[in-house]
Amino acid sequence: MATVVEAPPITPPAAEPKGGIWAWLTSVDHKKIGIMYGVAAMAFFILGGIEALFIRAQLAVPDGSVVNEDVYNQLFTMHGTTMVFLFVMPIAAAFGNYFMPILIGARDVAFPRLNALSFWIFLGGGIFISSAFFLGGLPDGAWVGYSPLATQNEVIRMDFWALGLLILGVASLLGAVNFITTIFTMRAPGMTLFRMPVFVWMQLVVAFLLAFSLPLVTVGLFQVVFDRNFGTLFFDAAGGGDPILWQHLFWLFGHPEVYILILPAMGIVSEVLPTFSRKPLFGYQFVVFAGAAIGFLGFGVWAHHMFTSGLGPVAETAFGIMTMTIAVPTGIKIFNWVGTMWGGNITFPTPMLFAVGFVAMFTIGGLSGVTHSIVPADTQQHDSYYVVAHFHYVLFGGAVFGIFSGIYYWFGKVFGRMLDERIGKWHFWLMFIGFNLTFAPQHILGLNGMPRRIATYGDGLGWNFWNLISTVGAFIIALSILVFLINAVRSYRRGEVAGPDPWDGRTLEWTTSSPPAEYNFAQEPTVEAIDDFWYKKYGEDEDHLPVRLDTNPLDPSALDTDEEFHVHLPSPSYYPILLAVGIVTVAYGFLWIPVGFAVMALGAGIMFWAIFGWALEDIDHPMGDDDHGGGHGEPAEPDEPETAEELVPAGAGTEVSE
Ligand code: HEM
Ligand SMILES: [Cu+2]
Repeated sequence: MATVVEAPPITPPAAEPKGGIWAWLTSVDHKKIGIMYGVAAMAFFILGGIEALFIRAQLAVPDGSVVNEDVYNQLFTMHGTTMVFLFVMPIAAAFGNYFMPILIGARDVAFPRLNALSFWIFLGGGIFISSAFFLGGLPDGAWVGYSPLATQNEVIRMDFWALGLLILGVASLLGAVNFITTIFTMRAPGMTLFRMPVFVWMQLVVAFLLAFSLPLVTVGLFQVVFDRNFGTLFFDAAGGGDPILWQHLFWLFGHPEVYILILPAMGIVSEVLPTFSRKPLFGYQFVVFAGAAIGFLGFGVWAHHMFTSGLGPVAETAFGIMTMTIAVPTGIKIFNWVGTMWGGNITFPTPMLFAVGFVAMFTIGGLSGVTHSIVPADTQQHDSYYVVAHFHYVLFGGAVFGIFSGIYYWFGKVFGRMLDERIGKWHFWLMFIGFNLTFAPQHILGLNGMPRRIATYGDGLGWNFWNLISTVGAFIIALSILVFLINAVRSYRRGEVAGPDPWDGRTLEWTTSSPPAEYNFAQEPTVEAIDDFWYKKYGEDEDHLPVRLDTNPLDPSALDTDEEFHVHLPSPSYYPILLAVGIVTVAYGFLWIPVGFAVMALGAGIMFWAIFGWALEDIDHPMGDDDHGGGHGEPAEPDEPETAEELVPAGAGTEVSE
């Protein structure tokens, strides 16, 4: 029995996903690409989590023997590499791809095929690195790839790491170019820069951080590949090279990288907190400028990772001061988030729990970060579990809590059904308790002298109790992830129908159906304010409290039906995935040169075919077939509603039915 949902009638019926696997393989729709990034990133999160569980199982007791040293080195190297490059970065791209165009009132990104290419290259790069498991062993030189360990060990493992990061870098750089172009050129009428949601601003800052930091590590990675394969001596001290040079190149990228990881979560939280405080974001401009300042200053602190590399007191002091400076814009954000909740009419559904959890846990991580900026103190803390605790409070307590806040906030919009709130609360509290049990004790272990990256430790060092607690905590985190997966699968199938605006939201995505139609908006929205949708629903009484207006901003009559309804949507194409396959094939061939030259030639051939096919692709007859979508002459066009009524068949509720 279909349930008719009282959805605002202006939103066109949701597009039924067309076609099967081929539709996804050739899709250039930012929403489909967003979903694919999300699913792939979650798969890698589980992989990185399993690696973390093995690490914690090994360290649960002294003289652990779950794995040997060689396997342990592979575990933490891949855990770090996977979590950073294959989970947090791509899931930020998932949210960005799905919501950035909708939040600025656009129908897609500027370069849809390039967008698809970014995704397939990312996935290819992730599979390439992970496949090392079956081809000689996983990378084992730590996620930072310090020389000489990374450049002088004979086994092939760190070639997978260096080439894999080079491939992933291409995906991120193409994505950054796409986002910068889209945000500056495709905003809806009236969507001025300072009316853009903070989520979009943070995606923009991240895109610039990627554009400026990736080239630095890319140069270094090529030098690693050359040192490993062609006998150059860039990082070989005995050969006149300098291993410290690698550290500079890596952290010149690596520190901006940590902001590339956290700013998207900050953007998500800046959308969630106002929605559930029923108040606008406190100090919108300050939050935006603080984000940009963090991005900018983030390029001036890299050597705080090298306070024990012998840089000398002058450099260390300078980088110490710069690092303290960056705490200022970070603090501004935290106070503005608290200011947003202050005096608000707050409710705590799961997305809000994770958002508040983010603010609290990230603040703890930020404070231990400030202790690292004090050079003499950091000399004690460096390479100890105090550092491991610090970056997990900012990367897990920060980024991961922010990510789950976004997942619970937007799941209904993307899939049409809401995640279950009761299970969601179980997820949150298990994760919150598990997380603090895992990483809070690591501060103590570190200050008690426990170094990181050791596979075992002896009895009688005073590290037994807290290591056991930390391991119990890690398994509680794993349980919370299992609870989340059950919630996601169950809700995707038979969760509560979302409708267009389940949270009484403030921004443009809540004006579309859930999920949105292929073309996002029946008619390009016109924006008149920050939180435009909110102010079209609510006025303010004399006490500045919101008063629901009796005009329904989603009323079909608001739609100018005289306007010619022609939406040009980008056509599917298989050249992006083909080009990605070519690039990864070349990389595999390179691993086994000279025998691999044939495979490299094959890869180059596929790339050649894809590039010319793409360049010569006839957008009227994409993929060479002539009955695609709109038939002859016109690129694919969705079914064209003629009148407002047609736009919203009476059964508006046909979005998703029980
Ligand atoms: C799921 C729960 C997690 C647990 C239990 C966990 C546990 C650990 C432990 C114990 C280490 C230190 C290994 C050592 O030094 O020997 C470690 C390293 C690391 N973790 Fe996690 N972690 C988790 C999630 C994450 C997340 C979400 C991120 C990032 C977003 C992350 C990033 C890293 C990085 C970059 C390293 C350093 C790896 C290296 O030294 O090369 N971890 N993790
Ligand atoms: Cu740093």
